[in-house]
Amino acid sequence: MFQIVEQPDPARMFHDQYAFYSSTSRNMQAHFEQFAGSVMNDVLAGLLNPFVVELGSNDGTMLRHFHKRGIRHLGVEPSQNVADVARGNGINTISKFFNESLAQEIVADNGPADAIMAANVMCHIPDLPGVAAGVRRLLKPDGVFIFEDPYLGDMVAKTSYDQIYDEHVFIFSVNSVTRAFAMHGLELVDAIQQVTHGGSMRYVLAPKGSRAVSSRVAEQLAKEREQGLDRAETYLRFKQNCETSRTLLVQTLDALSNKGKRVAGYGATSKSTTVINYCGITPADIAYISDTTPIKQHKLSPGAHIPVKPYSEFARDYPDYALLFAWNHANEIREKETGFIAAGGNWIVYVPEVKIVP
Ligand code: JHZ
Repeated sequence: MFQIVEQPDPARMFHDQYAFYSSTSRNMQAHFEQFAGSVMNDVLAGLLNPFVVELGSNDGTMLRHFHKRGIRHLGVEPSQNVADVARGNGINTISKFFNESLAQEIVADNGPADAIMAANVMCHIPDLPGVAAGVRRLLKPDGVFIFEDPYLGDMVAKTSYDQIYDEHVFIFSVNSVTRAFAMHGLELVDAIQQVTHGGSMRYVLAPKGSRAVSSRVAEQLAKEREQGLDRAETYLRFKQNCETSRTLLVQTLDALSNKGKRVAGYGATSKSTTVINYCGITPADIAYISDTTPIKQHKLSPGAHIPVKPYSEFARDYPDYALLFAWNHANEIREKETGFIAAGGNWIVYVPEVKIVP
């Protein structure tokens, strides 16, 4: 299991000022529509009055598709402000942390769930055994638990060390998920790679013996052994790759600064906090970070105190270079930013390697 050692109290991270809204990326909205569609077609089809639960349902970006179809649903979202957006759109949401006792309450009120979903949530919860026990309690004997998170194999292969930050307690692999959930009677029956968030894995779990196990599980486990995810030397090499990436990024920013170029950050992502602090980037290197999320604007980046400004600032007066902190949304952003390129702007990217691209 790849996990952070110092784990902040969840109540200090998920509260009424939570800064990330799932709906901020158009591609992610489309991804969650497909996710919801696959649950409806592959799991719920033919069931009488099914019931689905989403853990960490944020602003309801996924659940609204179930709501639209009149499917019984419940979101569990401890961050009040994002949950309020979902509730405002008619999506049933409770603002509590999920555990076994909440699972019991949900069953008492609604009956057990046919499907439990979580996207970019399971890796945020330090009490993995508590959540696994809750899932087991809430799920019907023939139900499925489907979750996806950034994938360890991608992080190691791409040196995307910025996936490591306070909220990401775990970076899962097929191997670690298989073992962690087996202790709670849940079997990994499928593992499907996703392109989202720079490379993710969707895990499908079911009560042991209730469903056929896809051949993909064994294939992914074999790939992980080949990649050396179960060997310490892989992580020593990962550490060296992180250090090389840092050196190259710092050199790139120094060279641009020496030439008097104006550089701005693009996307005040959680990931950027790791990059900025690990590389020692300061407001002298990056004048500001542009972000479309109102709650982030007019604040300072954690640690380095780089101002976060509304996107209008970026569009009003393009910088010479933009450091793409939201690199996982590169396709969507590059499609949108033709004006920046036409004005002579260039992107600085650092995953999978540091380079400047027009
Ligand atoms: P994005 C967050 O991580 C936090 P972050 C969390 N821990 C997690 O796991 C993932 O999400 C799922 C902005 N933006 O998706 C919006 C623009 O300004 O990379 C966001 O602030 N313009 C729950 O923060 C940020 O960038 C744009 O065109 O690393 C993107 O954040 C687009 C597309 C985004 O996740």
